[in-house]
Amino acid sequence: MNSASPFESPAESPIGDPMGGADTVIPRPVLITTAEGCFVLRHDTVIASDPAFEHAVRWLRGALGPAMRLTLLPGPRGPGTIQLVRAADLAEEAYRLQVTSGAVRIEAGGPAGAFYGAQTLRQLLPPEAFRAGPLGHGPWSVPAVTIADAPRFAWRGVLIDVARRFLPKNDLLRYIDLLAMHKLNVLHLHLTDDQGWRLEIKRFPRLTEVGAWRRESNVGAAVHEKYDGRPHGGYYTQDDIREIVAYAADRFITVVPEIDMPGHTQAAIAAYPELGNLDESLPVGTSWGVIDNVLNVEDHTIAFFKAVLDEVLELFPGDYVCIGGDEVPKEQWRDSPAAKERMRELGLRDEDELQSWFVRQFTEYLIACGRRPYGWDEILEGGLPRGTTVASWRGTFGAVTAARLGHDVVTCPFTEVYLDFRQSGDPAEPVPIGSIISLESVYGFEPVPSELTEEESRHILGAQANIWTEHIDSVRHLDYMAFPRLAAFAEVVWGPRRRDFADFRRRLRSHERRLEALGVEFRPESGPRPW
Ligand code: TNX
Repeated sequence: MNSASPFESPAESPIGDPMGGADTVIPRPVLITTAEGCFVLRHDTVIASDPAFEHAVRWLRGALGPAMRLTLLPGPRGPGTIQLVRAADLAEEAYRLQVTSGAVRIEAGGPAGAFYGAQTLRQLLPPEAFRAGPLGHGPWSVPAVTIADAPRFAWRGVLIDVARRFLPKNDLLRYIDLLAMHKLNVLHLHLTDDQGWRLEIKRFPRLTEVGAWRRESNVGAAVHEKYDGRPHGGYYTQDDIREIVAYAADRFITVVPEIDMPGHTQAAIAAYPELGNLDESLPVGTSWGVIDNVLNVEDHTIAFFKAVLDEVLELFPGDYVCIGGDEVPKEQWRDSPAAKERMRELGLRDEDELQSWFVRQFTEYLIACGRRPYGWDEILEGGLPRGTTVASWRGTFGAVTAARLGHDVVTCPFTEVYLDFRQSGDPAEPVPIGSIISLESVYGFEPVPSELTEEESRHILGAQANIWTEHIDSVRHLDYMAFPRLAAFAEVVWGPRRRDFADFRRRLRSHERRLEALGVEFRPESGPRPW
């Protein structure tokens, strides 16, 4: 900060801009009009709020209070206050934000809208405000502005693969805050896979006693090939999950759990060999890719996973539960007398129909439990019960097929929004996996496939960016892969269809300062950052 001038008490010169400014918000608000002047936020500024918007108020107090030394106590509405007001003409997630020299006024349709208004307000402050502290005493200046804002899509999601690489609880909570900052509202947690089972299930303790830990193997293989050669493990207890779910809910984020079946299950089979097709015990998977070891189709296996889902449903109150369904090699079923018997009994022609039958056991179970099943686009093969939502990852084919059949869809094509893929062709990028998905191409992603009619496209709930972690071995690396592409993605799912990348880049300069202040180790636009 500048040294204090003898003529001007520092307490009287509001601290504003340096690299912030009214029109630097990400995701960009739908309508934004800047004006002259500013609101001065003082240490004793009060908040007058509709009682229904207590979440937003609590969050503002927590985010700004300690670092900026603001008390933000409740007080009567009047000049010089921050006001949160309900507006009957606005949708649940919509808000208007008006900053004048006299007041900050957030009008919102519901608690989520008020929360998003509060998030935008924070971004109007100088990027410094994103530090945990210590910051100056203020007063702080908020530039005058009029904003009207609402999301384009209801599903603004991110998948984090905590199965391949366990993300400790506190790191996950930090990510939830980062998602909230970008007005994202779904966290899809990929909790189980061949290489790890990360969710405590009381009825089957070996799932985490055995399935959460993998040993080193193939030591010596190059890190960017099939194996990483390192032991690894960790899992969330049920108390951890309750905390994560509540923390997310406080920030209007729904956690969608995924129990991937019947493929991507070697960790479960390692814990309970009777779930598999072979008469041998298997280790928790140590190689990446699609693995032949899938679940068997016997009654006890179906019952086992229904019992797993019972505990999942207790922990995750959201509507959607993902049952995976992706990448299921059928070789072991072809060789299995039990699978052949099942097919005979049900009159199924091939193993694809068997997979469809398997998936249906769980989609129907979830529907009977009052939930909405969600799965990767392979679950379309063989037909799906109504009320099932499809995650379309293999191009747009799944999205188009599902929408035409009347299923809701979340689009996440691997060619566009897989944030585990590298960000440029520069050899200095960390572990160069996948094709190049640049910031600009993420920004250009359109969630609604062009083949769909307007009527059909109502089934596109939104999109999600998927962060698989086979090759992301630390939180630093996760930050690097996620940001700033997730900021671009947030604008795709929040903002209007027509977007301007040059304008996004301009605002990104301020946003990078915000991320820096938060300690996010994003990839700079200028090129790879060596660690
Ligand atoms: C495909 S997308 C997978 C994941 C991998 C990912 C790597 C999907 C449903 N399955 O198991 O982690 O590719 O990019």
